[in-house]
Amino acid sequence: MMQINTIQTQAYADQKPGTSGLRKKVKAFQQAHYLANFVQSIFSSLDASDNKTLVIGGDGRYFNRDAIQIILKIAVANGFTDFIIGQGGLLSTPAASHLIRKYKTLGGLILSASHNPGGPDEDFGIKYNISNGGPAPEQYTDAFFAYSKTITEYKSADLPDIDLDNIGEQQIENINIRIIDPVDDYAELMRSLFDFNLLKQVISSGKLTLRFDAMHAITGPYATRILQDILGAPAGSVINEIPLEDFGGHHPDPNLAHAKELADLMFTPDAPDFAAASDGDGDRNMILGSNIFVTPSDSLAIIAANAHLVPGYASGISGVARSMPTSQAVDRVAAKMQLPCFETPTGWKFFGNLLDADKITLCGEESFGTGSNHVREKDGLWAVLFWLNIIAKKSQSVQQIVNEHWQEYGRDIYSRHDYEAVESDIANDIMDHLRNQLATLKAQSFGVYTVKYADEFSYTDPVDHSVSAQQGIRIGFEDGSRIIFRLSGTGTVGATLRIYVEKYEADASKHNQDPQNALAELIDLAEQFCEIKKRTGRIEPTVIT
Ligand code: G16
Repeated sequence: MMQINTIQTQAYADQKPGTSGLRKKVKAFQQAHYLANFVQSIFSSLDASDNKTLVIGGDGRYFNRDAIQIILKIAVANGFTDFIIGQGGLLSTPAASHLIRKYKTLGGLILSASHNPGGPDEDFGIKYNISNGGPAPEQYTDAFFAYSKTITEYKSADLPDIDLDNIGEQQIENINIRIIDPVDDYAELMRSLFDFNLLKQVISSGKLTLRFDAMHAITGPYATRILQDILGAPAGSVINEIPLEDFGGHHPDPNLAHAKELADLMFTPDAPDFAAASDGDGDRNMILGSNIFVTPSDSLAIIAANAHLVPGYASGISGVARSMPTSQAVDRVAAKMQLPCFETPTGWKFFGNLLDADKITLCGEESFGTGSNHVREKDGLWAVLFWLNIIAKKSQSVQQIVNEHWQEYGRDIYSRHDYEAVESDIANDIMDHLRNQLATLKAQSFGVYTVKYADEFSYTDPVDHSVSAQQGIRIGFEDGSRIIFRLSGTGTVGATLRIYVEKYEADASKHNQDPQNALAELIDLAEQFCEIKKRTGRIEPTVIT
């Protein structure tokens, strides 16, 4: 019989999961028993179940392998007997979600800090996904946190370190560990949704050229297999394809700031027809065409408007959802298609109930996340394949597709300004300062903008009726423009203030404006309301997307 040890520990006060699990510096996770405390808090908070199977995998960042060995010992000591683990400890977040669903496991542990940098001095993260494949909802994460604050001991089995690199099954007493190819099941799922024959035809013949930047993160093996090996894109179409523990020293964050080389390439004569990038754990995506960057909000709207062209969605979609700060572009598509459209707080977990209840088929966020009911996470490569399928089917360029969409629906000009690593006290004061203005803002005019509503977003889940309050401050204007302020729930240093600005433009002759110019007045107004520059002395945002 395998020995189970009870290990004394001391609680940490800071294990509150954020927007997507617990994210901290690696050094924090390396403190004595820090990871073990959190893992035990998860297992101790789950309802008893006969299902003893877990999926485990991560984005391959520094500490991924060590963490898996620690987790396995604690999981076994807590009664889990069956494990499905990606080879090398690797699984993209959407692939992990798929495996949980496909093999009907109790849930899974995903190790990632997403788009945050990796390495001994950078970030690590862990989150628990439930049996629907989605991130644990708030009632779970609240319970994990509550347990972690009073934990005094955890259990750990005398299990030897497991070989994570060889595919196959390992049996140790009654424990069964399956090391699987991380890509196989996911590639099969993608084949079931998209027209791979058509894609292969246009991609392998060179009719549709592409570049995918895996940013030295988890999508390297997935994109290489699907785009190059299966669909025939020439070698070199997938770049930075080897996952590295430190992502080559970069932020694996697919946006105009961190995937700059790719973005720059798309505005040169050498640009391929299509380009995309994904993040550390493979759930985010950035879409570019020759001479155009597609905002994530527009991408969601265009995907919804063209879903009938894609085999997996051709029979119709039940509804759409977007996070509150995402632009209202998809709302216009839903209105035209007479589909329900939901507005949720930031965090993919809020889409889970809507997807499970089939109230929506497609959903997305401004933070470079798009997905559907095929898994319960956003899915970077899925979005890439969706776009490729639309392009192949319409035989149009990305730019044509976007321009025609704007002509039909108008353009929601959009930008997000992030101020990162702001001192927490200053950030909290800014939010209080904003809150204090809400009551008096209504009906006030600022230049051409008159405030229609000013409030703090609160969400009541239409399925389980749970309420999530304080989900961002919204100032909406009579012409449909909006300014939104939120503190990020995924940063690991100080606080990040996000300012989201959008404005609707119906006039097609004004569609090709630079968003920073088109939104300049609203951006100035945002400063007037929140005083971030004044209060921090900063002169510009850290990142503009
Ligand atoms: C996570 C969540 C997303 C959220 C994003 C940004 O993404 O899953 O739903 O939009 O964080 O959140 P925040 O604005 O609070 O930083 P990821 O890709 O980091 O897992």
